[in-house]
Amino acid sequence: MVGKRRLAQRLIIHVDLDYFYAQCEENVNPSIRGKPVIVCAYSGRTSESGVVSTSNYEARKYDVKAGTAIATAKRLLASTDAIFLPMNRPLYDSVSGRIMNILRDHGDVFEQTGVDEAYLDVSESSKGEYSTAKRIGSNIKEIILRQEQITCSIGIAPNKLLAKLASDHTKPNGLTVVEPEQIPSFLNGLEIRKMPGVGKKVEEKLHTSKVKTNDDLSRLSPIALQEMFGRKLGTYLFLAARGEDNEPVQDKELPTQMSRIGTLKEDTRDYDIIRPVLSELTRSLIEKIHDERMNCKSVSIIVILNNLTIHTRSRTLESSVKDLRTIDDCAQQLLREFIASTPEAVLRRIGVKVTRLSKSSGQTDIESFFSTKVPR
Ligand code: DCP
Ligand code: CA
Ligand code: CA
Repeated sequence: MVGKRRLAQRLIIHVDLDYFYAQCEENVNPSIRGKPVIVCAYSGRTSESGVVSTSNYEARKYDVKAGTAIATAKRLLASTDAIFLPMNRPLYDSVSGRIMNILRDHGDVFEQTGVDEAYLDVSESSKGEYSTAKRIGSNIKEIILRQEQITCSIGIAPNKLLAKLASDHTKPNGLTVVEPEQIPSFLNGLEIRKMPGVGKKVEEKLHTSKVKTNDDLSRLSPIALQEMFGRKLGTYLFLAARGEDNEPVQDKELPTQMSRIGTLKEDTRDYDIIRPVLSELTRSLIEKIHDERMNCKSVSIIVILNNLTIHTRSRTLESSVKDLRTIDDCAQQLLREFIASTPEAVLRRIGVKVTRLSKSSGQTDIESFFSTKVPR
């Protein structure tokens, strides 16, 4: 009987990389290890304005964490030899990309939910056995540590909600398993703000109703919760308080193309007028590609003439890229060729499109390691 029930149950692993940006920085420069390391999102207004993006656990001992004002962090850490660093997104993206590729291979289904976290459905590969899922989890930790020198925290549970709470339970470098019979004791006393989906606003609203822990939450009726938060969030909170969640682990389908299109201020065939418009569209498109952590292998321009006919010109690149220079050069060349080959054409709108997209493998050229932003 027990065996049968176990086969039907889901087994989900949640992986969350420890103090991720700061850990990447420690690996690039091991001499900073052991010191408080603070990765800063500088706003650029003054040399100290901005907030902490993340910090390592040494810095957290001084209460310096994500969201702390940089000036405050400097004050709290004044007595230490703390290392303050600017964000280096290309570095974190490339480490993340390689780790996600490792994780993808370890689940029946894989879903990345952030730069440093993912869910794996291992129901089949573990045959519903927690001991097997735990071995898969340990194995993942070992491989990520060996290949990338990055520690992570892992949660294993019958659903995504509990797996996420479990990975958060023991950090850093933890591995927490919540089997079905452990759910009530695991949730017992859990602070309400730890519950995924409970942001500042929801927390405040619950606090005014004297709800501080998960136990308090589980005493509210579904009707009361729906009255407070609406049908969707109310129902979610009612089920979450009981550790119930049926969300499937889903491999999100990747977009196959991305484009940007704009209208020219005047109808024209003057390259010098069209060129900056196309460049700006390309720049915006590249930002999107970076955000999605994609590469593209083919670039097209879309041209809409004043007679409203639509024309496209495409070129395949030698390799998959995501850098502005290559893609912009290619688009500009296509534009020059189009104008030269169609003497009658007067352009009304211009667009740029990238296709043959792939997820960046994480291999990044040395230049992009040092440019944290797409140049304008
Ligand atoms: N991040 C950020 N700003 C925030 C929160 C996070 O820029 N307010 C970035 C930096 C983090 C990364 O996202 O390294 C992952 O966020 P996590 O919340 O998982 O935090 P960490 O990985 O830094 O620490 P932990 O060990 O607590 O997971
Ligand atoms: Ca993390
Ligand atoms: Ca995370």
